[in-house]
Formats: sequence, structure tokens, C-alpha cells
Amino acid sequence: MATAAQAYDREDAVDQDAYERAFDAAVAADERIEPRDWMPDAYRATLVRQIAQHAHSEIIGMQPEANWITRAPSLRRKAILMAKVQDEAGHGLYLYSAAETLGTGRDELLDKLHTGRQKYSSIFNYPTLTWADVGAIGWLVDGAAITNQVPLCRCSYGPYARAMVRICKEESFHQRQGYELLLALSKGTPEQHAMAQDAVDRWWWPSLMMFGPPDDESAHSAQSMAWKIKRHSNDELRRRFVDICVPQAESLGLTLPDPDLKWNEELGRHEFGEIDWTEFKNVLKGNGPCNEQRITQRRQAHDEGAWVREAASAYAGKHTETGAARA
Ligand code: BYC
Repeated sequence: MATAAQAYDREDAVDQDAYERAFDAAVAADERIEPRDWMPDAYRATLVRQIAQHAHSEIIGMQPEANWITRAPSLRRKAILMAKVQDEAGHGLYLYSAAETLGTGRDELLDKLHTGRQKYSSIFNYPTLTWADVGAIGWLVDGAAITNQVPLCRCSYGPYARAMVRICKEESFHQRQGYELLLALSKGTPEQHAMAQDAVDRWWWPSLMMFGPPDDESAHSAQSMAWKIKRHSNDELRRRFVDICVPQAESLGLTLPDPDLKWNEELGRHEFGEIDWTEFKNVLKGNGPCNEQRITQRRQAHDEGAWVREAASAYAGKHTETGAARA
């Protein structure tokens, strides 16, 4: 039986209104929109914007942690960190592929990243100063990512939703490795404990900013939620994340750097202090501690990888010619 979104294929649904009605019905019925289904231009543009920003975050996110691969304190830690950084490249790949199903090529998206026309997550503009930062990124940054991304597994656009299933499974492993690393430091020497606490102090607030601006300043949330791209608002997910982190911080023996953090019995959740939105806006404008470094390094990696792309497309061309000759 045809899904509502495919109804436009039917003879009685040839006009624009019918396409739109079929799309709306599919979204309302929680059906998946697939690449060949009709979709409003603005839905397509929003998805490309969000998926591209997400993909860029994954590959830029490799940099702060890769910085510590050569200095990991043991072979075990090095192997784990290498696997994690490699996973992030894979996430970028799934997401660029999902964007391609919407008709936007990877070259175009990478060009927009390299020329500052598309964003990546604010979080990756902060430096990784000590080994404990690798733990704080895993626990807090990947933890925030999971909180934000698990609902994206139910996103209305099929290829994005399916990419998110695998990404979330890998993010769970990343989060646990960060937690385990911080636990080892926290229960270690007083110096190690202090290093873990310092990392949490520096990463806590930027992690809360990952969820985006407050709801009343979120330009895209209302429409994205109506289209079921986003399932929850920025503030809702941020609050959920705080509630998850508080007991975990206690188990770790670490303190979250917010004197206003307290349980509100009436609301059934934690209240927390004011986020520095001026800092967030500054980072988005390109003025964070590492914005310039991240983009310079990205452009350099892209340029240095030109020969790999050329070799891969020459190989693919040869393969196609051979196949054509055989046929
Ligand atoms: N950083 O209307 P809003 C990861 C922008 S990867 C930078 O609320 P929306 C990981 C926003 O794009 C983490 N920009 O937007 C990787 C918009 O600007 P434009 C990335 C931000 O889209 C490796 C404007 O502010 N995760 O976790 O409804 C290792 C207004 O915002 C940020 C994803 O991308 C930010 N933090 O909601 C470890 C998940 N926040 O586009 C971990 C998918 C907002 O109009 N994305 N902006 O110029 C989403 O869920 C949503 O896009 C957001 C923002 C919640 C991020």
C-alpha cells in the first residue's frame, strides 16, 4: 500500500496542493519522508542546514581529541581514543551521505564550511588543555550529543533518522569511555582529581550551550518541531541533560560548577544558573578561543587530501570504464 507521502504518484494528486496535503499527512501520521517523496523546499533547506551543520561538527570535532592521541597515557587509552576519533569521521560520512540524498553534494557543503557560510557546533571552539579534557568531552559533550540526538532517530526524514541510529550507538560508547576515564582520574591521586575537576569546570557551560539558544530565541525550533525534524525544544533537552548529569557527577566525585544548581521538588527537575549567552554568540560569530585554528586546520587537511580524492575518482572512473566495456 502506498504511503501518504507517495500519494502524489497517484493520478488524482497531480497539483501542488495535493502534494502538500500528502506531505502533511505523512508527517502527521509519523511516516518517514524518503528522498524521492515530494517535500516543501523549506523542509529540504532546513534539513540540509541542520544535517550539514551536524556533519561539519563531527569532522571538526575530531580535532580537539586527536590533539591527545600521541600523548595518551597508555596503549589502551590510545587505542580507545583512536577508535573514537575514527568513529567521528564515520559519523561525518553518514551525515554527508544523508545530505546528498537531498540533492546537495559534499563538495558544496565542505566549501560552505571552509568559507564560513555554514556553522559547526560551538563546543569545538574550546581548547583541550589536559588529558582530563578527553574524559570531559566524552562524558559531557558526547552525553549532550546523545541527549540531543536520540530523538533525531525519530526524525521525519528517513535517511537522517537511520543515520542517527548507528551514530547514537557509537556515541553511547564514547560517553561511557569519557565517564570511565574521568572516574579513574577522580579516584586517582589528588593531582589527577584536580585535573578532572578543572576539565569539568571548563566544559560544563559550553556543553549546555550545545543545545542551542533559549527557546524564545530559537529561530528554527517551532517549524522544525512542526515538521518533526526536531522532537523537543532546545531548553527541554538542555534540562533533561542537566537532570542526567547531576547524579553522574555525584558518582564521579566531581562538582558541577554552578552554585545555583538545585533540585526543585515542585517542578520535578533541577534548576540551574544563567548561561552566558554573550559568550555563545561570540563563539558563533567566530570569536571563540579556537575558531580560527579549527578552520585553518580543516582547510589544510582538505587541501592535503586532494590527491586522495583525485586517486579515488580516477579509480572509480577506471572501474566504470571496465564495467562498461564488459557490458
Ligand atoms: N553551535 O534556531 P536554532 C557532536 C545555530 S556533534 C553552533 O535553535 P536549530 C559531536 C543554529 O544553527 C554536535 N551553532 O537552530 C561530534 C542557527 O543558525 P543558522 C552537533 C548553533 O537548528 C564529535 C541558530 O544558531 N549536533 O555532538 O533549530 C564528537 C539558531 O538556533 C548552536 C548537531 O548538530 C551551537 N551549539 O537547533 C563529539 C545535532 N546552536 O543555521 C560530539 C543536530 C544553535 O540559522 N542539530 N546554533 O545559521 C540540532 O539538533 C539543531 O540544529 C540544534 C540547533 C539544536 C543544534
